[in-house]
Amino acid sequence: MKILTIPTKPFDDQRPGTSGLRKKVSVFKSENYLQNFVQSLFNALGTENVKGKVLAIGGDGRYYNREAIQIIAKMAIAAGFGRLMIAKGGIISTPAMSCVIRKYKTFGGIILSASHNPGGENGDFGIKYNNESGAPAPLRITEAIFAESKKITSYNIADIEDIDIDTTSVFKLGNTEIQVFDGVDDYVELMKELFDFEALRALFASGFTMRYDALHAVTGPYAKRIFENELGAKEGTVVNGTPLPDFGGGHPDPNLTYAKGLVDVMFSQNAPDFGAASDGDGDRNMILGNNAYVNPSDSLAIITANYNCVKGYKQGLSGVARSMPTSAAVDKVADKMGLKCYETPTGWKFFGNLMDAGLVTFCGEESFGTGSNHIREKDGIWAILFWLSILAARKKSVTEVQAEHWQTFGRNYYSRYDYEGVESEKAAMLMSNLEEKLPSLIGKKFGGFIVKEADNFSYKDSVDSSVSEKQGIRIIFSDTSRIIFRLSGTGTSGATIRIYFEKYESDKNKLSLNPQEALSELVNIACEVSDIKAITGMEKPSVIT
Ligand code: VG1
Ligand code: CO
Repeated sequence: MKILTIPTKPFDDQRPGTSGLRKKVSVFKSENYLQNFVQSLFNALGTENVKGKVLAIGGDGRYYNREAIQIIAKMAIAAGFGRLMIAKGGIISTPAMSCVIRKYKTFGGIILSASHNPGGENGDFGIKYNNESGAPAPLRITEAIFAESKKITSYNIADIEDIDIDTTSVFKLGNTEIQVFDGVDDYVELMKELFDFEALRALFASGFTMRYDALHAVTGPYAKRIFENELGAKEGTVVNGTPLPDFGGGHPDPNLTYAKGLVDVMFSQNAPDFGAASDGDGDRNMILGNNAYVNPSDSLAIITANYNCVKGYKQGLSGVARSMPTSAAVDKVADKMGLKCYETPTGWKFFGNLMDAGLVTFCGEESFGTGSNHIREKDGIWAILFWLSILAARKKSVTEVQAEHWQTFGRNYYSRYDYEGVESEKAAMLMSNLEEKLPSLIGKKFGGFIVKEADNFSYKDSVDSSVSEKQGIRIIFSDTSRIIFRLSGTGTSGATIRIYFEKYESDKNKLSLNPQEALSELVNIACEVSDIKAITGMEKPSVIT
């Protein structure tokens, strides 16, 4: 087999963000762009180190997935990997990839996805490396990739025909064994270990109804297999279940704005008992009931409080974690249960160390991400199975479970405002203006709210002591209400400013307000201190969740 060494020049924009490297498809398709990044990854991992190792490869099926897999596989062969595990058809969800890496103890895995970002020829593409624990590469590695990408001069690629990735099989190419495997099987097996499928079958057999919207993204095949085939939900429970390269033109983000089709059904007269959706790569989840919506921060808290409804966790929890902007609803539960609750920066990679060290069992983010130590990624279908298990065990509706939770723990009113497509300079200016102002805000009164603390969140990892600075501006009030500002690290054009609002309410008569009303004063304070309308020229956020 001939290995070609192709000369190349560095790009200067290959620093992985919150969740890998994300760019427009056109950027990824430009000459040597993907190749440079992949070679930089292999260089960062150590060219001697990767020889003979096992690498898993797959993606969420978006446009350019199949071409990218061919390029990466040929480069991995050239790099001397001993075995490549390639998901059949190139299709595997992010949680399933994390499961496969752990189960087969691979050296690592490459996931091709831009998650909830739109796909198609004019959409986004992405690449992410996960390490041997199945977690997204830590900053130490992503920074090393970035450093390599700035000095790359050539890359290596095997000069071979395209590999057949559509039939499960094992064969050899040069010194590398290629194993094309089914991306769904191992994941389904893992779910069977954690959840009582018998009990869930009984739930559906009793007439329980569900609608699952795969948004034409990767989870369709998983959902059909699990909900319809294994658990006996009636055919048609899974909608938009065929992964399409452009996600049917939609935005595969399971929230109230982008999963509107599902939301409309769930808030109609004939709504099923339960509704759920996942994102492009299957790691996010949205939980809905008959005319009910569970915000992701509450979902994490409710899952924690109901851990003993699921067989895989009956032995107890070691601790929980949430990202800093996520509401403190889970903190309340952890307090009561005597569990430690960790607060990390945004992005799943920060949970990995805590899980590897056995410090946490559940973790979650406000951005529709929930998961556990069964893998090292957030897991959409897992969260949905968890909710089904709660409903099956407690024989209550989503509305009832949620209302009882608030009665017990109080309610953390919560909302996130996204200002998308802001010019990068303006967004940076807003953040730096705000940061300068922080010391002067402390002690300041805004109506009934008094600022108690104001800082830019810095996190020290309790396992490896690494420090991550400037992870979001926090304005914390004396009643524990919070306003948080941060810039998105997953966008591909311009900047997205995210503002997060939280207010805790323990008065049992004030638990069913509209969150936007409950938070309106905080929204006004945020606009005042940040001057966001004047700086961005935007009257309103583009998305409210
Ligand atoms: C967003 C979310 C964050 C999540 C990340 C990756 O990041 O806010 O909570 O971990 O996406 O999710 P940012 O930097 O844009 O706020 V996914 O589903 O893309 O893997
Ligand atoms: Co995702």
